[in-house]
Amino acid sequence: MVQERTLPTFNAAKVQITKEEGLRLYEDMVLGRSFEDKCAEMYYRGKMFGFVHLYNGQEAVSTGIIQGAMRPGEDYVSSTYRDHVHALSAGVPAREVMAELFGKATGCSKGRGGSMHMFSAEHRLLGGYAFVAEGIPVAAGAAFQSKYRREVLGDKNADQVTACFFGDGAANNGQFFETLNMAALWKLPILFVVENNKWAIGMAHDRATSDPEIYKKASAFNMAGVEVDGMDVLAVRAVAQEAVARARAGEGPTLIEALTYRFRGHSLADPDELRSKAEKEFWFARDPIKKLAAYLVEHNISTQEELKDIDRKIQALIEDAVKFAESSPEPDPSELYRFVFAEDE
Ligand SMILES: Cc1ncc(C[n+]2csc(CCOP(=O)(O)OP(=O)(O)O)c2C)c(N)n1
Ligand SMILES: [Mg+2]
Repeated sequence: MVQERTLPTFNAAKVQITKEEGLRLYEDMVLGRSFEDKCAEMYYRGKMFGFVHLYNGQEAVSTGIIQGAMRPGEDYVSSTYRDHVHALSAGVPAREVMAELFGKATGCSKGRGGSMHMFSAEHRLLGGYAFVAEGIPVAAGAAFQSKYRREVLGDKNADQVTACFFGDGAANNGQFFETLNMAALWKLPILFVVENNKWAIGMAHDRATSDPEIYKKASAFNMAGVEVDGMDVLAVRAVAQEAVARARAGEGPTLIEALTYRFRGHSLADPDELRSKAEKEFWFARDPIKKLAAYLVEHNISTQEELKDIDRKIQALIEDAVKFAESSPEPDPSELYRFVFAEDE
């Protein structure tokens, strides 16, 4: 096993969190994990087709950024092909995400997108994107329009921030560098969130990049760059809150590198034979959901029973989402070309 990069330390003693918020973060992570486990089951039962990329292990990133520091449904989120959990954190109902995976007309992309193309204008989810790094310039466009509406058109309510999620592999793509340059130049209200899970399919990050510490690349653009333990939702929340405050104050973007790990193969078609047992065990021991649960109980913020109640509530919600997806209609073939272009309301 290659020596693991030291995870940045975080002083949890300084965290101030209400019971309500602690439980909300826990619930969002459990929702993400349970949803993905159910996807795996449904995929192997032949209910969904094509490539399906699960987010297990990385929940603290989506939850810490979107639920911990943003205004879900008002601020913008752009994702990748690993997008189900970003959609859930942004507030897209589990029913609509599951129905999209089943290719049903009730899905958030009307059954036209599937796993890699979650989209919801209502929830300001700018999309999942199948091409690596494709969402990065799109997110910059969303951030630009917020700034333009606020500063040029004088719309005081246009203070939205955009979170742009992508992987370590994407950070070697040209669109990353071009977009960071423009975002810093124009001081756009955006968080570039690299989910460094050490692998781009079977390519180890350390073998593919000149400097594995991605957050340092921000300094080339005179941009703030921070690394964070991406298995610790409270640490992610803390760096995200600072970055969001900077963005809303008009002080520009932040590059956040979250050190994390996917607990499953690249996609459900990947036998996951390349990563070593020792490496997997190192990261499994840092399960972000167990970590938050232990924190909440140890600090008397919640009881085990309350956490179990949430687990049960989420199980019921996932079962309901599957029933909804199963009983929903297929898109009508006569509507094959519908939604290719936007329609007037
Ligand atoms: C432009 C482009 N090149 C190659 C691919 C094939 N591909 C799909 S996922 C992937 C790995 C990307 O890894 P990373 O950005 O680290 O994200 P992760 O899957 O680890 O979340 C590659 C190379 C693609 N989808 N798009
Ligand atoms: Mg990766």
